[in-house]
Amino acid sequence: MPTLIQTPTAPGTALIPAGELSAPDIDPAAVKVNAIRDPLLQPIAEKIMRRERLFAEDGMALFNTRDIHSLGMLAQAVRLARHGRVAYYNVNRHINYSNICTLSCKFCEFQRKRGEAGAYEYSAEQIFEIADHAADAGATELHIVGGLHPWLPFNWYTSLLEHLRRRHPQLHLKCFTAIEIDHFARISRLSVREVLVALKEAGLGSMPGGGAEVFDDRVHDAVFKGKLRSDGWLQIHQTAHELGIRTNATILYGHVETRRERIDHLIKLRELQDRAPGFQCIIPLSFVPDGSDLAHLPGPTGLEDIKMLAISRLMLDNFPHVKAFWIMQTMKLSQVSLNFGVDDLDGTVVWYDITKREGGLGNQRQEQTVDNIRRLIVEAGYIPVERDTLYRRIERDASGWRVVNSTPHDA
Ligand code: V47
Repeated sequence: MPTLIQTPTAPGTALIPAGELSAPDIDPAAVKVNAIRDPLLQPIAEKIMRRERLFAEDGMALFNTRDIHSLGMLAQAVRLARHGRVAYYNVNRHINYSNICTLSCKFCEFQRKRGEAGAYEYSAEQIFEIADHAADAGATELHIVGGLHPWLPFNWYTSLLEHLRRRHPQLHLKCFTAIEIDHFARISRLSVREVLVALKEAGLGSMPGGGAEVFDDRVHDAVFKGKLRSDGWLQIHQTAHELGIRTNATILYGHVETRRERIDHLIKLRELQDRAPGFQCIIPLSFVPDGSDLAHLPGPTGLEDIKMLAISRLMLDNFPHVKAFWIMQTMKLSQVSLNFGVDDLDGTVVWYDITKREGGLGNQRQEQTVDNIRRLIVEAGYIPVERDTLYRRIERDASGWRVVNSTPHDA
């Protein structure tokens, strides 16, 4: 039996340790300025060495460079300064409780209308059963998100969390994107703050980073019109941080947005983290065109994926973690990305309904074993460290798992 009872951040405790909110000291040996072939990257390297913040123009120079090795070296220097040779992973279970959604985002293959072929919703009992399996399999986290369901009332969600918490107090409940929170506020006629307080009381441990897409009105109107706009997404995450709820952030790249729009998105996240810290990680999500209304688009290349991950590390100097979500970047590229700024791989996953990159649609079982994740991390030259949702180290033995209170760098 697991021995940990989930301990939420105590009121008044800094959500993110102060040391993780500013650019780290870089080991001068990690940046070989003379080896940089693209002259436009040299002043950027010097800025990084001086722990200065990068501007949008710097981000564009990093995107436009053909000197991928130097970009990698810079992202890697920052990653090593923050995390040494540690690479995190977690044992989790994603649950996409329903694909019925009132929105019609063009990038989304997942959403269905009520009664449409392929529409589904899990009952609370089915979710409890999945949670039981996840707990038995040693998961530390349930990641629960779905579409904007047209008729489930708000108390269905609070009661779901209450039951899950009672049944599995050790499982961290990372649930509901800002888009769902906004939807809950509308259907319950409560404020966003009241919704978040109610969810937190019911058992919400933290919020995932989904639904951010690209913070730009042009892109919004072209691809996900009708969805919450960027100011709403940012405001909900700010409110969550003010309430002591840690969150993650995403960017969905590689469809109709420009590189400049991606950089502006990262800068908006960085500004919010300055104002109201609480983001743990950025998860750049590589667009999967298959089956969506944008299936004619090619999607990002491997090179673009690597650049996006490395540039996220460099632009987001106040974010502790950069996560590669292998479902979208593939496990092969996620492994390589450990040398391009990434310090975290999500996760064992098990089942994921929103996208599937390889093997077509239908069976959405998408699982990595812990052995495989650790093998890939070790092969890349890093020390695998299992973390919980709040990035605390996990230790396991025959009796279960528990949080260890040493810093991960001691691994
Ligand atoms: O919000 C939808 C994106 C997100 C597609 O917080 C697509 O730890 C690519 O947010 N191609 C959900 N992406 C996933 C997500 C996430 C994943 C892992 C960890 C965390 C975390 C968050 O997936 C959606 C949307 O932005 N998405 N369709 C697609 N075709």
